[in-house]
Amino acid sequence: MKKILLAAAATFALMTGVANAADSRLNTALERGKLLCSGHNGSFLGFAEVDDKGNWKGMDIDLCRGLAASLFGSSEGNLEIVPISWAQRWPSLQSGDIDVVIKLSGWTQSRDTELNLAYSNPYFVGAFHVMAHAELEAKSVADLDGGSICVSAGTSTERILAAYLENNGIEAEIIVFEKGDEVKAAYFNQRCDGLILFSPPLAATKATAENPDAHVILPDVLALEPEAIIVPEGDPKWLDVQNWMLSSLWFAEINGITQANIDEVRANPPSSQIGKFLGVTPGYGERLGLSDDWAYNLIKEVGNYAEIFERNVSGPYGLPRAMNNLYTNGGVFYPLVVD
Ligand SMILES: N[C@@H](CCC(=O)N[C@@H](CS)C(=O)NCC(=O)O)C(=O)O
Repeated sequence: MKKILLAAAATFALMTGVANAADSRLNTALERGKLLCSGHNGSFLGFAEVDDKGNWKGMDIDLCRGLAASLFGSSEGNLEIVPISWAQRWPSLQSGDIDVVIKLSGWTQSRDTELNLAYSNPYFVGAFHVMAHAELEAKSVADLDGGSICVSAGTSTERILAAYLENNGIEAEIIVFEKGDEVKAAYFNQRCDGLILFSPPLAATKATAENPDAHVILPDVLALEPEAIIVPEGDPKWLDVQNWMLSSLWFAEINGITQANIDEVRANPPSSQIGKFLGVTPGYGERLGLSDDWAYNLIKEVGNYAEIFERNVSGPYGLPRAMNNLYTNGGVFYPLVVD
C-alpha cells in the first residue's frame, strides 16, 4: 500500500511538476558545485557577448555570475555558460543541460502555460522597433508594406512582428533565421528591407554598423516586453532565489550600496536592515537555503542593478535607463521588503 502511495505521489509530482526541496535545482546546482547558465549562439549585444577566447560578458551574463556568487560565494570556477540558441532555451532547461534561463526572455502566455515554465519578477522591460535602410525613406513600419522584415526564429519577437503586421493590415514578408548574426547579416546584405530587434540590441546594431546613418530606427513601438529569469514550474525554492537575487540588486541600488563601498558599509552598517541584508546579523540567507552573506557576495561580484546596467547597456551602447530605472527615478523597479 505504502509503495502504491509513493508511486502515486511520484506520478503526481511528475504530472504537476511539483518538486520537493530535495529535488530543487538549487540543490542540484549546490551539489554539483557549479551553476549551468544559458549563453548565446554568437554575441547578443549588451546581454550575452562572447569573444574569440570564449570569454563572456553582458547583462544576462552578469546575472549568471551574480547567481553563481550568491550560491557559491564567487563565480570563479563555479559557473559554466552554456551556448544555446533562442529555440533551445526550453528543451535545454527541461533536460537539465542548464539550471536556469537568463536570456532576455519574454513572459508570454503560451510559454507560461503550455511549457510549464515559471517566471521571476521581470528585470528588464524593453520595446521592439524595426530598423530600415534609410534609402527606402520609410517613416513607419506601414511604409514597409510590400517589402520584407528579418527576425530570429523561435523568439517572441517573431510572434510580435506577425501580430503587429496583421493588426495593422501591413503585408510584409517575414524572413526568419536561426542565429542572430544571420538575421543581421541578411538585413545588412539587403535581403530584407527591415530588421526587428529589441531596442537595446537594435541601438547597438545601428551604432556599430559600417555606416550608422544608412539606417533608421522607425518610431513604431511594436510591443513592450517584460524580460524575466525562467526556471521549471514547480520549483518554488529555485524561483525564490531568482526573485531575491533581483530584489537584492535593487535594494543595494536604492540604499547606495555598490561594489566599491560594500566592504565599508558592511563594516559599519547604517541600519539593522542593511546589517541583515549583508549578513552581519543572521537571517537573510538561511531561509533561502543560502549562506547569510550571499547578497554581500552577489554585490561584491557584479555590483548593484545600476552598475550592471551601466557596465553592459548604457555605457557601451548609450541606451538610457528610462523605464528600467528604480521607481524613485521614474522607472518600474523596486526592491521587495527585507525583514
Ligand atoms: N525576448 C525574446 C528573445 C530575444 C529576441 O527576440 N531576440 C531577437 C530580437 S532582439 C533577435 O533577433 N536577437 C538578435 C540576436 O539573436 O543576436 C524571447 O523571449 O523570445
